[in-house]
Amino acid sequence: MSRPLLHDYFRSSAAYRVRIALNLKGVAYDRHSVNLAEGAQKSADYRALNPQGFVPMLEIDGHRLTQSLAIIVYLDQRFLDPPLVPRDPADGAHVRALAMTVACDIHPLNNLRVLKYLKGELGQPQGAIDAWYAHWIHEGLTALEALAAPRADTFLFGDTATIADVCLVPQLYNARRFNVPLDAFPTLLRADASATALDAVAAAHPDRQEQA
Ligand SMILES: N[C@@H](CCC(=O)N[C@@H](CS)C(=O)NCC(=O)O)C(=O)O
Repeated sequence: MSRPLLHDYFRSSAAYRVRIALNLKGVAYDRHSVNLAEGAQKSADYRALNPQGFVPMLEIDGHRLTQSLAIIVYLDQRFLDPPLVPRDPADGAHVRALAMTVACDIHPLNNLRVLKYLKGELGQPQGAIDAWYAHWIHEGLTALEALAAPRADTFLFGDTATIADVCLVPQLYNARRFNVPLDAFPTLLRADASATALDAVAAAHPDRQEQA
């Protein structure tokens, strides 16, 4: 297999998920930084590769994969160990639901293009945008805490990292960056601490990437 190429940006939390998954699977990869702050994701060259104009995008096995959850599931099926989605169908559905609570119900409301639209086209002041950001994180994490707690152990589900933790860690990184209080989420904080103690997860942190 030639080395996969990950198109990402150091601060992109969706790309951060994929870096964690690649590292947990022990897959070495090259990285191409798409500078979101400078709008490189909108360039014709990048859109020719990914018409959606988002990171992450992973070139692997002759494929060009988009959407972080689809990429992570591909990696999970392609590299079996360690499993990121439990093989039991009900457990797998539970863990995917936790991951989707973050990836489908929190993150899209707070991503860069949404915040830019609030500020630009809708003329909202920064205070309102910060309140928007914190509101959707707080509401989403409240639900995630309740969903996860009954079946959590050291991680969000059981005692190994799953796709749920892969999504949780970048979301809490975002929350901390914007000073969203997290004290009400003990299960999430415990899983985050367990995950970030793993070398594979720590190595995916934005501060450890080339920040182009
Ligand atoms: N659902 C997508 C979301 C990807 C996404 O929102 N990426 C952000 C960075 S975290 C992005 O590229 N934003 C560019 C923009 O908003 O212009 C996924 O999970 O991969």
